[in-house]
Amino acid sequence: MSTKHKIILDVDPGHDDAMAILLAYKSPAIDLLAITTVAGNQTLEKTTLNTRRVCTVAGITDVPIAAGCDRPLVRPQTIADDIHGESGLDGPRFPEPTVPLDPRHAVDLIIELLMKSDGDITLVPTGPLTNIAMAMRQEPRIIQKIKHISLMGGAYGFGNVTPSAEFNIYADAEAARIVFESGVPITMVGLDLTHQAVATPEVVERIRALNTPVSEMSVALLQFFASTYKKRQGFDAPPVHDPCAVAWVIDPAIMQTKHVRVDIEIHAEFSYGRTVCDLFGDSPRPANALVATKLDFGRFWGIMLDALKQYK
Ligand code: PIR
Ligand code: CA
Repeated sequence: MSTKHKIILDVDPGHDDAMAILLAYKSPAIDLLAITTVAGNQTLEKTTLNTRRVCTVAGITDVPIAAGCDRPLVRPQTIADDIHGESGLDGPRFPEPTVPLDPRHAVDLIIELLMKSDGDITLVPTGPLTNIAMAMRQEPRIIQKIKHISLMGGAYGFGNVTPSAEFNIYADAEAARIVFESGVPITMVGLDLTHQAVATPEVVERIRALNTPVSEMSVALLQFFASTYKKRQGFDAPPVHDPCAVAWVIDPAIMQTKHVRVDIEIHAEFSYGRTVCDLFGDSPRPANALVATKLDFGRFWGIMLDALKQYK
């Protein structure tokens, strides 16, 4: 008997967050319990509106959407409008969103779902870790209840906001530290992995050929993402980060990982927000994360396309 993986998706859409939502909702291996939003790529107001926009186009009407924290725990807010635009989701033209916002705070909803669960829920954060850290502080008993956290964030190589740091960790490194020190098993799907998940012109054409409202929205998202990634980082095709964290839950064999110690730097002058990954076993501290290294590109886009095909 194969039961679906129950997940809560915590997002800051964000072009790749939008693709993560589309993958999670239609993957046959996943039971999407809730979508929670956080300030990150843009303000909370914008990331929440964007989530409702995507869900409206995709017909996702049976999953609660709850808004969470509107700023980092300690550090000042930073956004990624250079990559995701003024709206946080520039590119497509969206109709007025019709799916409602759940009245609960995301942190309360995360706690509620975990506390009434049998310990079988995986959290999939694809933005800054503010909501997850807040939930752990507000109700520490959830820590035992979380089955796993598969997150997009960090890098053992170069960062993308500073030479040392990846955006999601940098945007709230104190929150990331709480999460990485919580003892919950973590899969860290960082830039080292997600930079392999590029939406090549061939991939975009396969999506376009589906010829549905969702494929049209996806192509517009990927085209905008391609243009800013070209401008800002010189990429020939944009890396679609966030669905990779969902893909690990669907099929862990889709990527290679190393079980190592990861510590979050919060005191540094030049490396604030760095995920310090002990790939060579130098640290006496116990391993706390599976760090993703190598992606099976063909299988990744295979499961993405399979999910996108389900939208009519
Ligand atoms: C992507 C992001 C932020 C900044 C840049 N330059 C690129 C967003 C993506 O949504 C993803 O979750 C993560 N943060 C990648 O750093
Ligand atoms: Ca994101």
